Amino acid sequence: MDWCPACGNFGISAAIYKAYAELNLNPNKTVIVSGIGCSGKTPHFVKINGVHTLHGRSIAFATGIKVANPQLKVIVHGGDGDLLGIGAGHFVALGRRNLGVTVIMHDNGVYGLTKGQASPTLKKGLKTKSLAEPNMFNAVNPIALALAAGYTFVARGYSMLSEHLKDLIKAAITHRGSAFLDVLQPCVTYNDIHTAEYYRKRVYNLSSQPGWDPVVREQKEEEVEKKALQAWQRSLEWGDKIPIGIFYHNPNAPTLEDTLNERLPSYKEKPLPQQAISGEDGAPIVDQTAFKKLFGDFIVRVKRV
Ligand SMILES: Cc1ncc(C[n+]2csc(CCOP(=O)(O)OP(=O)(O)O)c2C)c(N)n1
Ligand SMILES: [Mg+2]
Repeated sequence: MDWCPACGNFGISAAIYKAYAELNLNPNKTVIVSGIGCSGKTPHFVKINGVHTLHGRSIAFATGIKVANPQLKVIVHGGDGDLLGIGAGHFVALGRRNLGVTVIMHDNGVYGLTKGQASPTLKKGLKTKSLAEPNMFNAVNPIALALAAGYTFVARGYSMLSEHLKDLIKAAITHRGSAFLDVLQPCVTYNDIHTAEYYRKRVYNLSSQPGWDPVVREQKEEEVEKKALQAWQRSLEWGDKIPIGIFYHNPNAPTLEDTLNERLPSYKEKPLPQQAISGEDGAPIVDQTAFKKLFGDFIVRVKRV
């Protein structure tokens, strides 16, 4: 085991074991994708197909897997450095696509594996015990970034509240579009500010707030805007009180899979990896019509003069 005793990753693992078991996920139809970091070790500890990829590229791998085979459940486990530092472009692209991939971010405020440098979620001016000087950069607000990028499920959990986290993981995985779950996680070795004690005093559950309703029921623009705006307002709260729970959930927005299926009706039922690529004589089969329907947007027509 590569994690320090009392690492928040143990609480996250406990929650994912329960969530995956309760959802009765078929391990052969599920893929966990991770980047590099302490969090990147997660697929090694779960008996499900896993790919431990490159730092910052977990979402790019996951996108390729899901587009190629929409019948798979695809779940990313990444660090806050991995997803919001080097991988921030992919993070935004997944939200724009509304593709059915779940992103679970292990948010410890530091680059744990490389010995505690400030991650993109550590606030400016904070000095963890691993930093020689206070952090020079402003932090990014992961919930607000996910909302702005277009994720249709946006939530936050806490690694020590494993039962609540399990329910959020289940909700994220059963959501049809791009789902983002920010998981607050103490790093006992390098982050002496965001400790279990720190979070215990501050976290509160959004669902315990009278009238809190994050779900978009109709696809009307005003409702989408209203729910996104209230989620964004709550996401600014980070002080004596830190909200956890579901910030925003739009279950019926069209997904990229829906769009691809409109263009090519066999897309969901007979995904590309299940189709023959060559005939009995070994000659390649290229279905020009299907190819053009799926990838026509990438064909650039140049007008010759
Ligand atoms: C392209 C590339 N750049 C940098 C690194 C070095 N590196 C490995 S892990 C890591 C940061 C890990 O932090 P985070 O993603 O927050 O994960 P944690 O360890 O905190 O779970 C870095 C910078 C690398 N492996 N590859
Ligand atoms: Mg980290």
